Amino acid sequence: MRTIFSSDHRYQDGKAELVHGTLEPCYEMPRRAEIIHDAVKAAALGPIEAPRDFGIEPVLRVHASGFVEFLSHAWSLWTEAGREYDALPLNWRAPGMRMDRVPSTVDGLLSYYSFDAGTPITAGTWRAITASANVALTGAAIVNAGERTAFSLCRPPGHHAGSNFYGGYCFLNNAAIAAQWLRDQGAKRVCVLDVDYHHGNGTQEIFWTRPDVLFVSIHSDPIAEYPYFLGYADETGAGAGEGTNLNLPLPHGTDWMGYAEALDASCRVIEKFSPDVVVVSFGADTFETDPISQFKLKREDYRRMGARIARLNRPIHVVMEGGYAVDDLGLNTATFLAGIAENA
Ligand code: Q9C
Ligand code: ZN
Repeated sequence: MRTIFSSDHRYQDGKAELVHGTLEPCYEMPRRAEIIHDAVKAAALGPIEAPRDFGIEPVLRVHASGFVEFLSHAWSLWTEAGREYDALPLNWRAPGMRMDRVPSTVDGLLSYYSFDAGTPITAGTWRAITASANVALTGAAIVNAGERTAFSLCRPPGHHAGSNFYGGYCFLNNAAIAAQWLRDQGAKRVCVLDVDYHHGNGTQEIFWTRPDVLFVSIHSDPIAEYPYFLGYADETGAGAGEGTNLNLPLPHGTDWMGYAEALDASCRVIEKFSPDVVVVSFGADTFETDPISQFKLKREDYRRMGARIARLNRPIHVVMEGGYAVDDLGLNTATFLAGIAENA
């Protein structure tokens, strides 16, 4: 399996996120990608390659142009306003407030386009997120050219970012950009299978009315977990996309026994949809010692997870999402990829 990796991920190096009422060091840190890179290399899973530059067009197939424009200029607006620390929002719309007025100041724009205070914009954010999108697109191109598997070692992650908003450590939705690009290259049906611990609210929003993209997500029940306001089982899609969205929320404490059942149910739905390619939003934050998560998967469970997904017998493009037990993140990810490679 080929891995795509860009060292430009290091340009996203936030100082702090708001958690438990205080600013704490960002969980989503550069060492995450480095440790995965090193583990993939040590496991000899295959070559590690740099991404190609696909330009901004594939990003604009998924995200609103005003939003992309904002992300590209946010840091200069921030510094022009005299700020030096990371750019974080201070307030959000409440129900009844307007969405049809885009603020003119940087603080207003941060509030308009974000949905949490855990996702700092820094001097290098734009460089890192465009590299991460290119990593996803390069992996998609490998699968599109006929390879059975590819691993896009994306960082920053993407699945919480929607068509017109960022949050949850995500700015551009790498998996959605890859899925849409595959459609634009001629794939008739694409599935995004999201196995990150958190619901992929951005991906769901992007493909909500789309019959050609099946979104399936296994995640911690939003009744008790971030992102709280999306990810329930009764969300099945709308309009032409009715029936092509599947959420499988699971309770805190879920171990492999509960997880395997949901994964098997997901795979049976995916088999019926018969996608030309499966994009896997992979987060290892389902691990038992993840510092911000409450599932109980163990190292070898990731091999089983990879094996079940490989048995779909479809081209598989793995896109990296979350995972914050950094010391274990490399081996957990490499074990998942090995489970795919052994059964693909
Ligand atoms: N500081 C991914 O796994 N946590 N994102 C909320 C706010 C946000 C996780 C705490 C968790 C986002 C890609
Ligand atoms: Zn996550």
